[in-house]
Amino acid sequence: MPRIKITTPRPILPSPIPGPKASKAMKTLLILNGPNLNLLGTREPTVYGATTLAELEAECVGHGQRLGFAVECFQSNHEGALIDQIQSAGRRFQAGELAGVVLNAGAFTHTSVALFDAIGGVKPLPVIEVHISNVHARESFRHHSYISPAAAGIVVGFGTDGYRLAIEGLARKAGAA
Ligand code: CA2
Repeated sequence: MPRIKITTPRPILPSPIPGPKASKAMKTLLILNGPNLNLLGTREPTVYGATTLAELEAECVGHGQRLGFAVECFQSNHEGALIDQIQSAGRRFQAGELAGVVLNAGAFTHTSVALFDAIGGVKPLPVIEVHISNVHARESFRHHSYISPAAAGIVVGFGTDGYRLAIEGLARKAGAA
């Protein structure tokens, strides 16, 4: 008795013709959030808004995709974990895989020489410093940033929209927007 193999028919699609953009591998943008930003949307909505970190990260992924980038997100309450991510981003930038970093270092912004050194150590990888609140309109200890002198750009006081502005800035720097 002959055995009949039933297969699901597959549509025959024309093979894609790579254009100038399609021929390039999609690069990645890394969104780094520091201490306490895991609490976004759960407390202090008057200062930091009502968007949760998960919602913000999903927005960043969607916005990056619209501009032709893969987006990876990482949050940590630990300074060393953020430094490890920046060092790894530097290697990935050198390898041509990563286009830039959006960094909200939270309160480490105002304290961390180690983060300043880490960003300096991965130049010319563009790191955009983001703050949800306008740090200059707040307590004086928030007016100084160790990140700013090493950053390729700074977005301050636009709420969580600042992350999208930073992604757009990175896309422009990478020549993609
Ligand atoms: O405005 C920003 O994005 C800050 O980086 C946020 C940091 C603050 O230390 C910086 O001065 C400015 C604090 C992040 C804490 O996030 C929370 C979110 C919700 C509830 C509590 C804290």
